Amino acid sequence: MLELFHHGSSVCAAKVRFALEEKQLPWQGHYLDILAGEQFTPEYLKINPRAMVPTLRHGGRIVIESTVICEYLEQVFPQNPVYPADPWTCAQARIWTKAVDEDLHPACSAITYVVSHRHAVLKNVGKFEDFLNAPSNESVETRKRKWQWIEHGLAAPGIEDRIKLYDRYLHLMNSALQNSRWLAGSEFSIADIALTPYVNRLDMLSMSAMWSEGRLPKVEEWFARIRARPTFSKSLLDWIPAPLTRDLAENGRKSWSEIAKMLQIA
Ligand SMILES: N[C@@H](CCC(=O)N[C@@H](CS)C(=O)NCC(=O)O)C(=O)O
Repeated sequence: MLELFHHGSSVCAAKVRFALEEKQLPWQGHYLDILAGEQFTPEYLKINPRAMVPTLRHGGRIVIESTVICEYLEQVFPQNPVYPADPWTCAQARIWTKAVDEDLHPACSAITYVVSHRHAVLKNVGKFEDFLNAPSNESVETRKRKWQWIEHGLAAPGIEDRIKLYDRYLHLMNSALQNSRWLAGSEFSIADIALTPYVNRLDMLSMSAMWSEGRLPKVEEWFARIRARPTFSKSLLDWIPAPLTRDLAENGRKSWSEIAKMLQIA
């Protein structure tokens, strides 16, 4: 039995759900509301001391880290492969998953916070001391930086760089897709699975103008192909609570003109 501890708003969990569905592996979910702090219960900390989702439990054994979980699934269940068989093509796919883990994920946290989550934190937590003292898996330094995101939104230090980094990755995707239908060659692969939650997050934040209307046509076509897959909705959209979907869309819409200015999108 494959069990996944996950949450609707988590891009990393969405990546693993997408891989599970593409590999047609049956799984059982344990839904943790990470926005309500359910990742900090003593029971969950025993299986994932980092207090993060996703976590996979397979036959009583634990695997953490979304990319590592996908690699594990591929090795244990080689049917319906999502990693390219050709070693060089597989290396290209892994460059994408590495970029997601190292660059895009931190950029995604930042944009999601400054555009949307900050409003909920300001309403529910209110002040820095309470934010700092709330259960967290982050260092004091990281908490302080996050509080700047919460307090100052798009004007917080370093935010513009992170948004530009996100945009750079969309451009890199557009270049890669000039020569092939999918990110790592002619076959759909883990590279597409890994990038999808991050493009979808921008879409949910009402920011598809970052690639649409001719700006990055290959990304637009790619995302349309991704959305047409029968696995897309049930992995990416159906798990997201309706109020969160609404907050992301509305808050994103309000921030768009400022982001468009940063990216010089007319
Ligand atoms: N590198 C980890 C990152 C996991 C991660 O950042 N998870 C977020 C959701 S996408 C989380 O659980 N956050 C909970 C929190 O910040 O308290 C992975 O790829 O699994």
